[in-house]
Amino acid sequence: MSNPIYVTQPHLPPLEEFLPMLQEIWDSRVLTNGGEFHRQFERALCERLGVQNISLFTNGTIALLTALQALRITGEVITTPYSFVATSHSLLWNGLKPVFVDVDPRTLNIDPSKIEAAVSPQTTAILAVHVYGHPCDVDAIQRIADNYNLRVIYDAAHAFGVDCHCGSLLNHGDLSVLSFHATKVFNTFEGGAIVSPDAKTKLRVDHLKNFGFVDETTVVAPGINGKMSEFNAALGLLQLGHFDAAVARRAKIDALYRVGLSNVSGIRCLNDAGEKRANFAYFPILVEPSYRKSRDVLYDLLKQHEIYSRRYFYPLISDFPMYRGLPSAQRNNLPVANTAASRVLCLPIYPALRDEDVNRVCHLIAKG
Ligand code: T4K
Repeated sequence: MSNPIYVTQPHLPPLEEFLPMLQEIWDSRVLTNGGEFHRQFERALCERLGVQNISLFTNGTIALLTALQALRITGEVITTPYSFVATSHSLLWNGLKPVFVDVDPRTLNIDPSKIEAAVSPQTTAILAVHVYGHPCDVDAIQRIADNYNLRVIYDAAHAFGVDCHCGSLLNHGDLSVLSFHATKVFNTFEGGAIVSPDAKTKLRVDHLKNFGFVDETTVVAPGINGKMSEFNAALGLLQLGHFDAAVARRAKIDALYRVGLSNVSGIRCLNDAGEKRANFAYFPILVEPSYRKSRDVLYDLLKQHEIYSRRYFYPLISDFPMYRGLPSAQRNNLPVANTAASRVLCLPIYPALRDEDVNRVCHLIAKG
């Protein structure tokens, strides 16, 4: 029997490379509140990601909550139902009303052509997600935001290292939010970040993640504790050096799947964005009605073989109890998202996955 295969497995650097960094933390006794590793990791990330200002966080969810606070978002926020639930939860935690808009069938990102109809006098922002690391139509979204004077926040939890037509994808919108969770393409065990367009905005974000303190005795906002520790920052710094190799291996796996599944009728591989742009964070397939089994039956079949694929994102956020009463959550408002939620399966993809594992997954899917 082969080992169980999960949808992902965290990529880790060799432990011996981390030990000297841990020793430094032990020796310095600086564990958090913006130590040397924190400073170094911020600088290194800016360089690697091609952005000017980055603020490190304990996780992506606290970063999302803080991003909304930083821009003083109020009222209604247009967002996608096709994401991890943290996206919309960040709105509810800020007392904001999510207004769901359907997604584009090609990318499964929010469909810009449907946004305008959802704008009301209470709308102040758009919270979009680069799902699976595939870029949103950032130009179309920005045009709408400019027309209606809305702020744009990108949940870029899946989009670490992704470039678009004009450099880093993270430079679009008013703020972008990253996650460095263990399951992500780049991880610091737990972690996250906000990318700000200018130093002034970064300063506000930095104050907000430190309880609102600007100095020892002055508090300027009702902030939170969102600070990344030295442990996570040191790990991140080390992980950066291994990121390119990890993505290269992911790209090979992605290519293997595409070949292995190319002749399977009823299975469509999503997001063929090409090697230049993607980070190969996920491998979503669409199980079409012409496949001989339903998505859920295929999910169970793989599970019987100890292959734990995931139905990201099922159920849709709009179907969870705290959202389903909203007028915009009704299924007839979100036909594409509902179809996707019932048909998408994310197959295992991570650097340590072996070619023979990928071939086995393809074989099982082809056999049905
Ligand atoms: N926005 C978006 C669009 C997001 O996708 C997320 C997080 C966020 C915001 C929030 O960012 P964070 O606050 O998390 O930084 C996972 C993650 O917990 C979550 O971070 C992620 N999205 C979401 C898409 O997936 P689960 O419930 O699927 O994780 P779990 O524990 O079932 O892990 C999946 C598989 O990964 C396991 O079967 C085995 C493997 N695994 C997992 C962990 C945690 C390991 O091998 N080692 C590990 O330590 O939510």
